[in-house]
Amino acid sequence: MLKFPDSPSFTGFNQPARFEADIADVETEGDIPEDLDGAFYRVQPDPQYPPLLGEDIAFNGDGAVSMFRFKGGRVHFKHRWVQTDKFKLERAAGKALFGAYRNPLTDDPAVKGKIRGTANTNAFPFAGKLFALKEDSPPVVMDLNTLESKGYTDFGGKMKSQTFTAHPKIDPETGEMVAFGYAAKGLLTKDMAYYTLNAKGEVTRETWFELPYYCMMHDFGVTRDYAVFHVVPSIGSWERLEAGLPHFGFDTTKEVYLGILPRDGEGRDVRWFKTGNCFASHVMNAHNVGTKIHFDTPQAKNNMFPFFPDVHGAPFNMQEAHSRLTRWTVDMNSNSDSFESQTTLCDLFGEFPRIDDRYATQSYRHGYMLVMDMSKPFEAPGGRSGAGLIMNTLAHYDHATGRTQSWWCGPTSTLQEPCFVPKRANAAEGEGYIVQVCNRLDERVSDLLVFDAERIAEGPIGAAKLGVRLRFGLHGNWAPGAMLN
Ligand code: V55
Ligand code: FE
Repeated sequence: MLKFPDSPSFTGFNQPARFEADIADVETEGDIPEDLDGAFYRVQPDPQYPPLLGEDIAFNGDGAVSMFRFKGGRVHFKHRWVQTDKFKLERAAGKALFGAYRNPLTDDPAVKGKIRGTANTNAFPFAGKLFALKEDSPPVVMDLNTLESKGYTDFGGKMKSQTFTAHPKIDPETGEMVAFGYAAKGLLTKDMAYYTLNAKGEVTRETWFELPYYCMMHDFGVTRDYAVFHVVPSIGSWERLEAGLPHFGFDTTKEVYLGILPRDGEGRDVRWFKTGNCFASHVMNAHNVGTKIHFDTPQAKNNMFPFFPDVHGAPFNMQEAHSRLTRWTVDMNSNSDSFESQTTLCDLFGEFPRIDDRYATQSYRHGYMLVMDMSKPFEAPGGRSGAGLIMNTLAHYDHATGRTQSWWCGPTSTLQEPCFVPKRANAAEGEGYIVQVCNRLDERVSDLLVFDAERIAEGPIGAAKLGVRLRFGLHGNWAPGAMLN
């Protein structure tokens, strides 16, 4: 008998999906623009087998990638597991062999030393390939057209780090990828490896430095001249793993650091700025004006991950987990290690920030987020994200005017991360579409919504109705038709 736990993480809309599928010509409604040519990729954690330890957190599920291919007003859907080493070992055994999230001490001895990655955090097209990413392991390469997995890559031996971030950035001016790995010399190490890769996908720079303390380095910022690393105290240790505690726990007594590395610099050039304790995970964008560096992130007063609890035992505080888009500014010309400013930009409780990626690393105007609008009714018990949130609203934030536009998805649905698609290669910033998965919690199906990015408040202009259920996903990206068959 194969049985998943009877718990909220594995039942209802969270029931493991565990399918692979092809749907040619998905049923659509409204307007799927004829000029929308390309593919939207996104990834969801989806446990292949019931957890070895009886329970598990959403972040530990096996990655499964969806591809929505848009062409000529039609949408074609493809969905495949990422064939990680873990996935293949467990498939061969017919059961889970790997234990808790980032705790190899809990694994079946049969898999000692194997790469534990799940490739469940980002699906990232680059250099003619699709990269399935998890921050604790190297990238898995997939075929952009077929989603066939090709296994882990170390970029021809050029990447010495054991890990690669799930949030690399592309510099739109140079086409290069800027990335890093943390715990780069092994689990729980403070070692960071910084990478640049040229547009062909070749590693052009690797340099090393150490963090002030080991923590979850989930995302970072890249400006034209600098890489920006926010060190926020979701911390981990061997003591925690030996005690069977979750890998990460939040420490409200630790300072937050912002590390600045000139993009053409060496690890020893990193300069650290400091601020008081707070929580921040994703980065909307960063840019520099001369030596002044602006870094935009949804910041909360306290921990946003209930499943990585307070290290001193404080109960999870939902009020203090409300994140608001905040601008952190530091000046490389200053003699102080303090921030110049830390300013709330937008009052909405938002996360999963995105932009028109053609403006990554640059001064920009348009930002998009998932918003948790607590003033709205919610009539679908169990429909919360892995962090307990109800992401019920898509919002646009205009940095030029400070105004917001938003669209609420109704009381029985929630939304997944938005992705911006320009209408044309030379379209103005923000002139494009938003694509995003909508969880229809009552019907247990998923729709892919399409918005005019300049008219979000009017609601979706079209939708592709899968008729089947995807699970809660993390991140996704668009590949233009020219990259595809
Ligand atoms: C995040 C997600 C992860 C993870 C670490 O903030 C951080 C998101 C889906 O896995 O391993
Ligand atoms: Fe992320």
